Amino acid sequence: MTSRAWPGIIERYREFLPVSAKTPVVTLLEGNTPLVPAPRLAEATDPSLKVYMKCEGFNPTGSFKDRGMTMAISKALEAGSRAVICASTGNTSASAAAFAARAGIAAFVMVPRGGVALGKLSQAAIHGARVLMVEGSFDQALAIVTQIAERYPVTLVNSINPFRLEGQKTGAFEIVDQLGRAPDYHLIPVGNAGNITAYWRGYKEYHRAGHAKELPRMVGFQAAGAAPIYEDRVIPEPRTVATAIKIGNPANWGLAVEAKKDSDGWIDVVTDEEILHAYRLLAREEGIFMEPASAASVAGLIKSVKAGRFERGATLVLTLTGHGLKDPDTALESASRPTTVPAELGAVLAQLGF
Ligand code: AN7
Repeated sequence: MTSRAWPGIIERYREFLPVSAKTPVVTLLEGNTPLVPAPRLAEATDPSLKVYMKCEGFNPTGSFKDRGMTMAISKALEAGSRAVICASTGNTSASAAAFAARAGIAAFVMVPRGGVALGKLSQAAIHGARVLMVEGSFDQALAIVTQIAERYPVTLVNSINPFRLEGQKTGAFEIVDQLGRAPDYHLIPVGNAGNITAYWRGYKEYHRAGHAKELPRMVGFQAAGAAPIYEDRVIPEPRTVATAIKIGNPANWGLAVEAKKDSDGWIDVVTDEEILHAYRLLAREEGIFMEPASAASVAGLIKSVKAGRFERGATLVLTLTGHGLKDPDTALESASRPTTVPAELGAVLAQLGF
């Protein structure tokens, strides 16, 4: 009897992945995330649209990075590596730390000081990674860890590592499996530009294998203060409330531009104000709590609908990349604060307006 339990993305999509019977699979049973309909987002923008959210925050460490990390860590172990290293705006480091712990190897992570959400930092720490806070940007940290991985016996697990994108492309496979087709448009936040590249690859491979008749147009959104691809120049000091995508010189820049061109899509910017508005809308109207970077997809939906970019009745999937609990500070700053009351019925009733 075959088990019906979800086996993780490597076992589920083995035929599409560069693994063999010898690869030691390190998994936290990542993937199989829900594709949730978003009727309120459609109502608030264009009710004729069919909008779905791929909720990647529901992965084991709370972000899409787990899809790439199960591959990167399994392949590192297969190659005999005993340590991994990455630079991160937070989610990659949380995922690397968890999968390295699972594999029983060391993790070294470098994050920009003051630029990482609290939840992500706490994850890297509790999983036992050696965490260095660099007095500089993510881009500077990435340059440093890349040099270290070239010279020392430690495997780089940023998305320059080709196995990361191989794992992440399974997000597209799942969407086709869940929807029964590829969407007309796929909306996604863009930081280091790995995920947009991976999804496009996934859609193309599934299409070629006959699982989908359609190919979506890939639509990426960068934060307005951190938009190197949109502006076509390196941003030396990127700024945005969405710290996950506060990146000025993306590693997969060229590949993301290719994905956009091949798919006849586009890459646009959304302001911090638009991101925070979308962040609250998503939480209050759809009951889905994702981090600010993920809300860039929703902000992008609103902006693109206003600009008349989608035809009536189109099917859209938005990747919501990371869980809202990653960044509790921004949540509290973006909502009304709790009110302190005495432990008396009258005082409570007065506050509630009964
Ligand atoms: C929630 O963790 O780059 O364009 O170091 O955490 O594939 O980089 C995170 C990126 C979007 C952008 N949403 O994806 C890191 C890191 C969330 C993220 C992105 C990230 P890419």
